[in-house]
Formats: sequence, structure tokens, C-alpha cells
Amino acid sequence: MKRTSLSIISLTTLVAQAQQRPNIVYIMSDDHTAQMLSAYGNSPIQTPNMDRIAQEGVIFHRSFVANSLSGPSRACMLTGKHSHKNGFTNNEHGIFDGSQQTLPKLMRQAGYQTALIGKWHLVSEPTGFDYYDILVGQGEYYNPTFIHQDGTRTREVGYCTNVITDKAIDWIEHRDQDKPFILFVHHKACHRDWLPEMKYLREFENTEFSLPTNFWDKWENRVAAQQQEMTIASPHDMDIIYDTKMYLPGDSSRLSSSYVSLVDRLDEKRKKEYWTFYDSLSCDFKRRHLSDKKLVEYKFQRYMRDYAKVTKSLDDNVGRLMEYLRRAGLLDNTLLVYTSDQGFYMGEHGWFDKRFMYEESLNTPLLMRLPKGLKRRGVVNEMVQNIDYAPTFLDLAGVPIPQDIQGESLVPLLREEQGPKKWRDAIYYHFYEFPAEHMVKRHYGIRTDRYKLIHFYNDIDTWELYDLQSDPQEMHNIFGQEGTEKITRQLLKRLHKLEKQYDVPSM
Ligand code: SGN
Ligand code: CA
Repeated sequence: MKRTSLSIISLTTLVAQAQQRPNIVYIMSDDHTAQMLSAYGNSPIQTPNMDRIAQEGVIFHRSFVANSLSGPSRACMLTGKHSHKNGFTNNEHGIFDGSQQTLPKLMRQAGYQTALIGKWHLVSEPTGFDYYDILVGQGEYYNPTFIHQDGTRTREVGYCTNVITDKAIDWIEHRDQDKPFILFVHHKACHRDWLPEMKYLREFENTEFSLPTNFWDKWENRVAAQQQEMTIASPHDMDIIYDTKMYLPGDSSRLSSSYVSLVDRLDEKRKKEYWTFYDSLSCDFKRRHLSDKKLVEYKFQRYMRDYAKVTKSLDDNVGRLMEYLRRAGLLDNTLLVYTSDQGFYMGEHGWFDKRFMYEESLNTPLLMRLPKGLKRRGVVNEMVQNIDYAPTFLDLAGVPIPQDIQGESLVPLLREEQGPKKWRDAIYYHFYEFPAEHMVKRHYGIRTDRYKLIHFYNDIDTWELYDLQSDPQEMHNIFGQEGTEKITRQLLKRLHKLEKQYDVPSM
């Protein structure tokens, strides 16, 4: 009798303790970059809902990925390990080994409910989740198809960003209330080819976006940059139909049939509305007979406008989920994270896409609204990386961090109003997907507070060095220049130390 009442008490205590452990809602978009998030200061568009997370919590100004590409970045986040350790180095040939240790598995073992909704992109079946509902591959913007846990597929009705949020809210509503939870909400937005929600078709059409000052970069002294295929000006790289939607029936290009089939997913009424709008823009475009710089600038405006439209729906939905958590009384005991799988070029160096270790794509937005008990607020300037998320979430949940996790828990950064005196002084980066779409050479490197040293390898062997203080746009490769010998030696030494620390295989 006594034993029974004791175990009831301890069970009640356990449930109470479990309820106190913070929930984690991890929202990750795709290809959303800090230049298009107003809390970062220089965005040409407003993202008020994302900004609210920053206002009520923290905004990381030096938040980096370990490998600037979707699948690899997701694998780093899920394992807390660099690509060479988790095995998923590139999208083209990767299949994530789901039998390895992952964040959701560890959280589940510790009594958390684990769920994943949206883009997965790791090819193998998700493991470690109590529940999942994922997009097929890259996913579709209009009436997207989802793969459910039982293997069946449903073509849902609606705009992808809204559908994912609806599903996330629905899962929270029906969860087991006796357990804390970690929910991964992975959006397709703002990935190529930037198809807008119908209500925002006409949004930003009167906005003239400014060209970045280095838009016409000629990539002097940077061989890998000269040989990439992600330039807005190039008709091959940025397709006038697929990417900028300048299309009339009968037109064709390398990617036109993909474009038409993605729009075709709309129902008849919306399809008509879509084509009426873009047809009129396409007619106007044809009448102008643009060429040379004028044509390139036109492509840039179209790219920026569509990206901005897609981002607006994303921001709305971040707000919708946050307000739901607030109304449900969950927000104050939840770590709410907003991030992206990497950054993106919005015309800097003349580019779209990512991959390079240059700032725009190495950096990824990172905002957190902290659960009670964590006092840090405002701008965080310490260097963090996406391999840090797994240990952070484990730490917060009171789960011991396995030795082989390579990231650092961010909890010590977040606990007090001031960050700790000592923090990491360098990060390691490695990109492997070459030869492949956009043709960015394989490279690895080190970024410290002030400098960046990169080695491009495989079919080339070139080094680049940047002083981010005097050259934040990374236009002047100073590698090999007189006066840089000492810093180059120091950076190489620090890089080798990182390679040793992370057990990087020698090449
Ligand atoms: C697709 C895109 C590329 C993009 C990769 C990787 N082409 O292949 O532009 O770089 O995804 O993106 S598309 O014609 O299919 O749109 S990632 O974010 O998933 O890594
Ligand atoms: Ca991506």
C-alpha cells in the first residue's frame, strides 16, 4: 500500500518535473538570409514577426553553418557534428545514415516527444521522431505533397508555408500533454523558384530594390568565384523563365517545363489568376527589348520581388506559430528558435544561391526567444555554428551531452545578461559538392573574429585570405601579399588545430 502511494507521488513528481523542462520549437526556413530579415538592420523588407523574436529574446550576429547546403546543414544540426563525421557531405550523393546518434533520438530517450513537419531532404526515412509529416525532396509551394509516417502520400490543399504551420499547430494541440516536446518546423520557403502565395502576388511590385554595391564584381584574384554558375547576369545560371518568371505560352528554356509544372499544381481558379498576373509582366518585359546591364538589373528586380513575397508569407507564419504558443500558454516555457539552413546571396558579388564560405552564405539567421531562467537579451556577437544547436537543446533539457558531439552548448552564452569571458575564437567550414549544379569548387577554411582563410581544392588549388575588418564584402583576396605572412601562418596553425580537434581526415 505504502509502496503504491510512494510510486504515485514519485510519478506525479516526475510528470511535474517533465512539464517544467522547456519545450523547444525549432523553426528552420530554407535559403532565408539575414540580408532579408529586418531585425538584422539592413533589410529592404520588413519581417515584423521574426523581429519580435529578436526583441523578446536574442539575435545572433555571427551565426554560421558548417557546410552551406541544405542536406549537409540539416545533418550537422541533427547530429551536432561536422559533415565528415555525420557522413552527409552533399545533396547529390548523400543518404543520411539514420542509424546514427541524433538529437531527436537523444531527446526521445530523455522523455521528450519529438516531431518533424516540413522539409526533410535527407533521403533516408526520418528516425528518432514520434511523429513526422514531410515534404517530398525539395517540396512544392503550391498544394504540396506530404509523406506521412505510414508511408502514404497526400497532396495537401494550400500554400506550403501555411500548410506546414497548420500541421505544426495541429500537432501541438494533439500532443501528449504530460511530456515536454521538441518540434522541428522546416519550411520550404524561401527556396528557389520563389513562387508566391496568391495574396502576395502583387506585393513589392512597386518596390525598386537597390543593387548591392558589389553587384558588378568581376571576381579579380578569386579563381573559384570566376568559375561558379550562380550569377544573376548569366542566362544559363539564372533562367529567365524558371527564376524570373518571364514566360508566355510557346516560350522555352532549360528549366521552363519545371516552372510550368510547378505552377500547374494550382487549382484552375488560382492558376488563371497566377498566369494573368505574370503574363502581363512578361508582355511588358518583351515589349521593352532589354539587353546588357538593363536586362540584368531587370532580372535582379524580379528575383528580389519574388523572394520578398515568399519571405512575407514566411514571416506571417512565424508570427502565427508564435502567437499560437502565446495563447496556448506555452511560450514562456519554450525555447523558440528561428533559423535557416544557410544564408543566400541577394545580388552580392552578382549572385544568387549559397555554398561559398563568404559571409552571406556562411552566415545564417538565428533568433531565439528564451525560456524562463535564461537571462541574455539583445545582440549576441559570439561566434556560433549550427553544430551547436543539438548540444544546446540537450543541455536545456538536462540531457548529458555525448562526448562525440562536436558543437558547444550555447546555454552558457544565454544564461546570464552578459556572455561568458571565454568563448570560441574560430570556426571550421567545409563544402564538398563539386562538380554539381552552380559549380562551386570544394573548399574548407577557418573564420576568426577578424580573418578568413579558405582553401579551394579538388580540380584547383587556390588560397584566399580576407581581412573582414577592412574588407567586409570580401572583394580583396590578400593571400600571398606582402605583410600577410605572419597572419597567414597563425591562421594555418589555428586551422590545423581545428582539423585535429574535429578529427578531419587528411586529404
Ligand atoms: C536545387 C536548386 C539549386 C539549389 C539546390 C540546393 N535548383 O537543385 O538552385 O542550389 O537545390 O539547394 S532547382 O532548379 O531545383 O531549383 S538546397 O537549399 O536544397 O541545398
Ligand atoms: Ca537551403
